[in-house]
Amino acid sequence: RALSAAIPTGLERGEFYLDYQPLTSLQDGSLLGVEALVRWRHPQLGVLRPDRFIGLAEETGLIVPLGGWVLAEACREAVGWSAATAQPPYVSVNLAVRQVRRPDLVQEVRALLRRTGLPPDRLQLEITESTMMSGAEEPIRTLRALADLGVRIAIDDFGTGYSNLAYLRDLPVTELKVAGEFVRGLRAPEAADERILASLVSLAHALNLTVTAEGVETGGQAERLRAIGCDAAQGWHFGRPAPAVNILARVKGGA
Ligand code: G
Ligand code: G
Ligand code: MN
Ligand code: NA
Repeated sequence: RALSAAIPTGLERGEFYLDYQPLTSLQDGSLLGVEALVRWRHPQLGVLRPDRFIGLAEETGLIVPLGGWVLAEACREAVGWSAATAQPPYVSVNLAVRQVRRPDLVQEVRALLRRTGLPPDRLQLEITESTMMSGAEEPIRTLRALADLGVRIAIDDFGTGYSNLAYLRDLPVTELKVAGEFVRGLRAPEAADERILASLVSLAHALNLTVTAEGVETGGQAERLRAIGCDAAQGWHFGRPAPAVNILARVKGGA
């Protein structure tokens, strides 16, 4: 039986859960936000990572109920972090192109913020370049409406798709998440990847956007990124995806 067919029952039975990965300031080491990453505790197959089922969910349209659950669960958990730290982290949620294409996404997010009481700037939505490049006017209108609610909009995996820089001009984007691919090349100073990253940071800052580098695995990479002026980092050097309580405990312990 196809794995995708088990997604609706998995949702009903509470088999999905979220891990969170820290988004850390390169300026002062503070926890700015966390990215929500969905996992499936499958009764026969064990814990499945999203690369096993997100693609299937997108193909079948099941990403709409699954992505809706992720959004609601992330907001529900994030509200509880307000008391935990003086500067509670925002929660960053990945959106698939099919979710952004739905006209009622804006209404769904608005209702969710109202129901949970999460301040809009504590929610970030991550979309990929291909979502922007899907041609239609609709995602653009949707993203404008979402930004009008006050939520943050990040471009995920920036630099690996077809970057049409016009959307940076025309859209209410607040952050670029630069793909780990460029960070991996940060070995020697003045390597091509370092010059690309430095240029992306200049471009982003000129447009009033912040930059988070993904896939930061070493202290050396973090130091190069800080020197370049990159705002924030995500990766194993700063923390692996983990339950929210673990990440918040570390913040409190280290504060
Ligand atoms: O958790 P992991 O590090 O394996 O994430 C793998 C990929 O799955 C990432 O590219 C991430 O963007 C994607 N992903 C994780 N959670 C979600 C989700 O809730 N919705 C969507 N659309 N993609 C997700
Ligand atoms: O949405 P996105 O594709 O950016 O999701 C992040 C993915 O990258 C997840 O699958 C996560 O487990 C993975 N990841 C996070 N940090 C690192 C890292 O430092 N190195 C590598 N190789 N992968 C990472
Ligand atoms: Mn992401
Ligand atoms: Na990414």
